[in-house]
Amino acid sequence: MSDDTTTTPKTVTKPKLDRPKLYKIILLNDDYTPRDFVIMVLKIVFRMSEETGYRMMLTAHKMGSCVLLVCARDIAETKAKEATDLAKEAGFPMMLTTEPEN
Ligand code: TYC
Repeated sequence: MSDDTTTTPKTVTKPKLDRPKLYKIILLNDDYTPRDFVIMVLKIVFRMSEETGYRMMLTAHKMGSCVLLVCARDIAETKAKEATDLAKEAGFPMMLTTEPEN
Protein backbone atom coordinates (compact mmCIF):
# COMPACT_ATOMS: atom_id res chain seq x y z
CA MET A 1 0.00 0.00 0.00
CA SER A 2 1.42 3.38 -0.99
CA ASP A 3 0.78 6.57 0.88
CA ASP A 4 1.94 9.89 -0.55
CA THR A 5 0.95 12.01 2.39
CA THR A 6 3.63 13.58 4.45
CA THR A 7 3.18 14.65 7.98
CA THR A 8 4.54 17.85 9.38
CA PRO A 9 4.80 18.43 13.06
CA LYS A 10 2.35 21.04 14.37
CA THR A 11 4.88 22.57 16.69
CA VAL A 12 8.62 22.77 16.43
CA THR A 13 10.27 23.01 19.79
CA LYS A 14 13.61 24.72 19.81
CA PRO A 15 15.92 23.23 22.39
CA LYS A 16 16.65 25.84 25.03
CA LEU A 17 20.39 26.18 25.22
CA ASP A 18 20.66 29.32 27.30
CA ARG A 19 24.31 29.61 28.08
CA PRO A 20 25.07 31.53 31.25
CA LYS A 21 26.15 35.10 30.59
CA LEU A 22 29.89 35.70 30.64
CA TYR A 23 31.61 38.40 32.65
CA LYS A 24 34.89 40.26 32.14
CA ILE A 25 37.29 40.72 35.02
CA ILE A 26 38.96 44.09 34.54
CA LEU A 27 42.15 45.32 36.20
CA LEU A 28 42.19 49.10 36.73
CA ASN A 29 45.33 51.18 36.85
CA ASP A 30 46.17 53.46 39.75
CA ASP A 31 49.16 55.61 40.61
CA TYR A 32 50.16 53.95 43.89
CA THR A 33 50.12 50.15 43.76
CA PRO A 34 53.64 48.86 43.06
CA ARG A 35 54.04 47.01 39.77
CA ASP A 36 55.55 43.97 41.48
CA PHE A 37 52.58 43.73 43.84
CA VAL A 38 50.13 43.75 40.91
CA ILE A 39 52.08 40.95 39.22
CA MET A 40 52.22 38.93 42.45
CA VAL A 41 48.43 39.15 42.87
CA LEU A 42 47.85 38.13 39.24
CA LYS A 43 50.09 35.10 39.79
CA ILE A 44 48.32 34.07 43.01
CA VAL A 45 44.68 34.74 42.13
CA PHE A 46 44.72 34.07 38.38
CA ARG A 47 47.59 31.53 38.27
CA MET A 48 49.35 33.65 35.66
CA SER A 49 52.99 33.19 34.80
CA GLU A 50 55.41 36.03 35.60
CA GLU A 51 55.42 36.95 31.90
CA THR A 52 51.64 37.03 31.51
CA GLY A 53 51.24 38.90 34.80
CA TYR A 54 53.82 41.46 33.67
CA ARG A 55 52.07 41.90 30.31
CA MET A 56 48.61 42.37 31.92
CA MET A 57 49.99 44.78 34.53
CA LEU A 58 51.74 46.83 31.85
CA THR A 59 48.60 46.95 29.67
CA ALA A 60 46.56 48.30 32.60
CA HIS A 61 49.37 50.72 33.45
CA LYS A 62 49.54 52.09 29.89
CA MET A 63 45.89 51.88 28.80
CA GLY A 64 44.14 52.47 32.14
CA SER A 65 42.60 49.01 32.30
CA CYS A 66 43.07 45.45 31.10
CA VAL A 67 40.65 42.53 30.69
CA LEU A 68 42.19 39.68 32.65
CA LEU A 69 39.66 36.91 32.12
CA VAL A 70 36.18 36.21 30.75
CA CYS A 71 34.25 33.67 32.81
CA ALA A 72 31.04 32.87 34.69
CA ARG A 73 29.68 35.60 36.94
CA ASP A 74 30.33 33.92 40.31
CA ILE A 75 33.94 33.13 39.40
CA ALA A 76 34.47 36.68 38.10
CA GLU A 77 33.09 38.26 41.25
CA THR A 78 34.98 35.92 43.59
CA LYS A 79 38.34 36.46 41.88
CA ALA A 80 37.89 40.23 41.59
CA LYS A 81 37.10 40.39 45.31
CA GLU A 82 40.01 38.11 46.26
CA ALA A 83 42.47 40.31 44.39
CA THR A 84 40.99 43.59 45.63
CA ASP A 85 41.00 42.25 49.22
CA LEU A 86 44.68 41.27 48.99
CA ALA A 87 45.48 44.83 47.89
CA LYS A 88 43.35 46.34 50.65
CA GLU A 89 45.09 44.20 53.28
CA ALA A 90 48.45 45.39 51.98
CA GLY A 91 47.28 49.01 51.97
CA PHE A 92 47.18 49.48 48.18
CA PRO A 93 44.29 50.90 46.13
CA MET A 94 44.51 48.34 43.30
CA MET A 95 40.98 47.67 41.99
CA LEU A 96 39.39 44.98 39.87
CA THR A 97 35.87 45.21 38.52
CA THR A 98 33.54 42.89 36.64
CA GLU A 99 31.12 43.64 33.84
CA PRO A 100 28.96 41.54 31.54
CA GLU A 101 30.43 40.73 28.18
CA ASN A 102 28.20 41.86 25.27
N1 TYC B 1 50.55 52.41 37.80
C1 TYC B 1 51.19 51.67 38.88
C2 TYC B 1 52.58 52.25 39.10
O1 TYC B 1 53.09 52.95 38.28
C3 TYC B 1 51.31 50.18 38.55
C4 TYC B 1 49.98 49.56 38.33
C5 TYC B 1 49.73 48.84 37.17
C6 TYC B 1 48.98 49.65 39.31
C7 TYC B 1 48.49 48.24 36.96
C8 TYC B 1 47.74 49.06 39.10
O2 TYC B 1 46.33 47.76 37.73
C9 TYC B 1 47.51 48.36 37.92
N2 TYC B 1 53.19 51.90 40.24
